Amino acid sequence: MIKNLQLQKWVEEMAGMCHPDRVVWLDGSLAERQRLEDEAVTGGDLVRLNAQKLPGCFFHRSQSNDVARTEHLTFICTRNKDDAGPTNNWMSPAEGYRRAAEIFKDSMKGRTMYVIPFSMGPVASPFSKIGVQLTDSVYVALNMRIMTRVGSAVLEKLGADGAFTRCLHGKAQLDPEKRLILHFPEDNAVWSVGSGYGGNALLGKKCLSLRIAGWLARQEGWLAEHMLITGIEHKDGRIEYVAAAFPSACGKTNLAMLIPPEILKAKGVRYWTVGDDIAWLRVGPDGRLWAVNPEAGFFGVAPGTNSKTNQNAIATIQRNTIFTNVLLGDDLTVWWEGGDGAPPAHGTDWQGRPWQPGRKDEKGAPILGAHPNSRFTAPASQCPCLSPRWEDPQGVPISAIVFGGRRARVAPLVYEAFDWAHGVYVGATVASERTAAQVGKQGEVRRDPMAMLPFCGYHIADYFAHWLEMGKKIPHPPKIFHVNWFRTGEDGRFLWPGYGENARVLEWILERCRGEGQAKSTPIGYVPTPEALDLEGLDLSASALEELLAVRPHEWEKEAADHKTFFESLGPKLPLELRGQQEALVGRLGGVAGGGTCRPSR
Ligand code: OXD
Ligand code: MN
Repeated sequence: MIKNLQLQKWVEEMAGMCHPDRVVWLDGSLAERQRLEDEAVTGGDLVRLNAQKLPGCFFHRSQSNDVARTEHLTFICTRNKDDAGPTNNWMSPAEGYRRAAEIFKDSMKGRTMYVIPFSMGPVASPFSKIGVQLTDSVYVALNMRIMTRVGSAVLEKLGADGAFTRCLHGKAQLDPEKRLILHFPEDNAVWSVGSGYGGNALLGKKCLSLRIAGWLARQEGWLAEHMLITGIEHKDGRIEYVAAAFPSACGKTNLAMLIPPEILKAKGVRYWTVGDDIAWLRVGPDGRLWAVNPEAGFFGVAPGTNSKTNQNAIATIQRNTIFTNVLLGDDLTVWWEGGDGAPPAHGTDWQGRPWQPGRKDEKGAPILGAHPNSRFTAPASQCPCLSPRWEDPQGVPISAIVFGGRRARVAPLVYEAFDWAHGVYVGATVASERTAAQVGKQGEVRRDPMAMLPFCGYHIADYFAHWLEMGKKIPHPPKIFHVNWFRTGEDGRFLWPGYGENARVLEWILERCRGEGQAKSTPIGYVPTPEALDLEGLDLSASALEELLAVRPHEWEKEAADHKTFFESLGPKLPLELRGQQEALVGRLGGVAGGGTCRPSR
């Protein structure tokens, strides 16, 4: 018996449009999970994996033209075009509903419509948001059960008149020509049709928790961000929390679950994961910024994940995990490039073709077993380093906000913003090389403000203004930093080892938050002095360190000019304060003697 009449009515209306053969409400129970899994296996959506080696795990292969988020088919549908801003695709709500309805119409004939009541954030948290997703994909239903809190408790909380985000999803014909991912923030609704890929189809994730929540956050005075949250413990048992934003596929999951190098472990350093992708941040009664992870699982990139790069993720995905577009071994195990162990002698690649190691295409390029954006979906509760506070209804207090991008040049390993407003400028000008998580040319550098370019559900200049405004509302704001693990030397190789060694950089960041840690003031911010980083036991040459920390005025002059061009592309709404920050940077660069390198003092 559904108490919420609005919900009941909406489900009936949507079923009237899509015409499923049956409508099934999810209750979140274990019995239901088994039923859905059996259904998915029988219908060919999932393959049950080797029960001895990967208990409770499944394999899914999506269509080869449906393997990443499709930003060009993602729209913000607001009455006023300017509310979506220059970085979003826009469509009027009337056109959006009309075009999508044409595709949805009768698209669920012969199929089941699953009704999934879900909570983003712990059901008991006052900050959580409720959504209801309708979908004709059993794969999506099973993923939603991992990524969100699903079922009867959510309906209970919703009660007779609670608000919820209306999330309608349908595979339709999985035709890229008939694919639309539409957000209606004024109606608190998302309609996604024609794709089964996670970021397009698991509507609690990017669509609700970033694009719709961002809109709500601006109205309600909080921040919805593309950030991991991790707690760092020291010998005295104190845990300090960091929220960090990186563009997709830049290692957020690895950083969230980091295992420090032995030398730091011996000093008592330990990481506790709160979340790996999304943070909702509010000002707490103590005047600090507090963060909640709205998700309940990890939707991580598989390639490159192995026991060395992320032992905790590997431990997390040994059971109850759905693998998508990886290589399927003949013994019903999975493998991916950059994974553990040798590839199987024979298997089926992500496109369903027979595969064996060493296969090459007609141009001589290796044929990959797993798609570069192949994924695992795993319950957060299985993560060995999961923070005991990950479901704390109030969240955790944030000491530092870290922005990062994938930059071969220019950006040093780490620097600290002078203050909140400068930190907003640093975040607003983040740039990164494109990765496999989004369709498009890989390697190309693009500005990705706060790593939110594809996820900001309103005018990005208004978003910057909101960040600046938030700074005034946080009596004890976190410090803001920028990191770049990806700087390369002349030979094109990474200068910094990355992964667990990144803990050394986080140590400096936390020292700075405590008012300790040596730094030099440079035109771009505070950069550590070489001896300020704890590099004990690390094989890093003095010249590599010098290069990692170098701030070259001539490179930064070009960078600052690029910032200006980027800001100009955003139109007249850009906050004056950010223009002022850009000019101040140019001024500081002008103050550095002609074209040299601004190095931290020794
Ligand atoms: C993700 C992404 O899937 O950012 O998290 O693309
Ligand atoms: Mn992400």
